[in-house]
Amino acid sequence: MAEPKADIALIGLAVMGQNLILNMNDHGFVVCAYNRTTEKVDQFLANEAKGTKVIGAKSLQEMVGKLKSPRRVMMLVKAGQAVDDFIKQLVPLLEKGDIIIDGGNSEYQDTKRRVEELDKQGLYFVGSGVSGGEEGARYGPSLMPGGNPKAWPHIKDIFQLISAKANGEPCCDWVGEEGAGHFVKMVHNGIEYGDMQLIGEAYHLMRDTLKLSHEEMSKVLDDWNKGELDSFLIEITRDILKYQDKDGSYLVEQIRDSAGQKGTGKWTAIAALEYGMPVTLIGESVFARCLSSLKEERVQASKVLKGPATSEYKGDKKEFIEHIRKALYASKIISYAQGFMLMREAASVYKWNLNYGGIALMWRGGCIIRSIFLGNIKAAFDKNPKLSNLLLDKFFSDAIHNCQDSWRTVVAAGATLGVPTPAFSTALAFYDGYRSERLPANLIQAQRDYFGAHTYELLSQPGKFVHTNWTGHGGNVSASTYLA
Ligand code: 2AM
Repeated sequence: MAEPKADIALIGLAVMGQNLILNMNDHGFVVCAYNRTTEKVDQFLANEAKGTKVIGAKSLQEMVGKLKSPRRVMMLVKAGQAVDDFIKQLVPLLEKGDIIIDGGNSEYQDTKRRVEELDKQGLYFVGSGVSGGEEGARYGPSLMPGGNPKAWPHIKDIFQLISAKANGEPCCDWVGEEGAGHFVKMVHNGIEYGDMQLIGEAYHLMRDTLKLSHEEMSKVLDDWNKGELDSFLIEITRDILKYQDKDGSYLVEQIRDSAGQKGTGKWTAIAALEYGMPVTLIGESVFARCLSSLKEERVQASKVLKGPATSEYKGDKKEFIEHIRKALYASKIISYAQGFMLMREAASVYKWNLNYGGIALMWRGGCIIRSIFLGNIKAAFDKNPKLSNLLLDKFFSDAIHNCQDSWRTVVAAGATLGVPTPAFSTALAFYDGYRSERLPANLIQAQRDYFGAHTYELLSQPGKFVHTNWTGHGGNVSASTYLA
């Protein structure tokens, strides 16, 4: 048999897989391509991979035989059963110390299970977030690998070479153990939902309260893209807003206002509920998409349910545009702070050693949420790696203080004019809650104790739970003594 010559194998020849292979090839690696439907291997070699060093295999056995040791096998296949099926077929073909990488959109709990199961057999499993779409995969994605740390020294070079770069640094580093890579990717996607919703609300306000034209809105976003909000999503929105159809009409207004979703935003919200973290902005963004998709119900309701007499903002337009920009910026800070709170909590539950500055750098380039802003987050964690909350970093608290009057003006105007701003509003409510020394939860505790004898703590005696017989005719027994 010929000497094995491939540095890595890649299973799954959909666009993402093909582009990652070509990216690896550009960086000098020999890749062996495989796909369940093996005709795709031939097609790929004869077309997209023509003239490259990419080789192909028609069976997993042949593929493994072509790999240098320790063997590195990366999968980019549909999340779920397909990943487990391939693992099952690969295990008997591999040897101790070989590595399997899943670059699909797998759930982090599945990745955790796979890391544990394969470790028992001496195989190192990695679950890596891959972000940046087709273009990213081809020319530099954001990569978020996590799983068995023993794999990292063997894949570090390939991963960091093919990843996007931000100021010369790779947007890829080891995230952490178990499902940490896929967890961080999931939070990334949740944050993406939030960023998109925030931009959507800014557009809604500019269109419906300021009555700006599409050219004007596009120009506003172009201006925003030169400052603190400089980001991929602002940039593409600028171009979307001014995109005209062949007949000269603006395409965006012809698109049905019912947002789709594939689930990663929802997973983030579910994780937030599971770990008890108030990741309200992502949650609200998921619900905003749900509400948007009730299009027919909304059309019916719009004929019945009345709002204020006018939705037109009567004040200074230029000033209000600046208020909106600041509301967006402050809300975005809250969203990222919440996302990092969720990662911190999951890290504490699973005992992952997450590198928060590294995560900000991984998202700094290559992915959908890439922005200047992530450079500021990286800087905050560089300054203080133990930073407990992003909002407590001086750069961000100063930024919020500078934006908050505008932010309050926008939320109030939205409420008065009847234009919904769910993400701006929930971010502000979170901010005011988070900075409150006292919240009305004392009353909730009293109510719980009143009707259910659930007990409460006194401010003067934290940790000691007591019950009061509020009515004089209830018992003195607290719920904890008779409720399991
Ligand atoms: P296919 O070309 O044979 O359909 C994205 O869909 C990638 O995942 C494709 O490479 C596809 O292979 C692969 N894929 C999807 N479901 C699969 C399954 N159940 N088993 C193996 N590969 C699968």
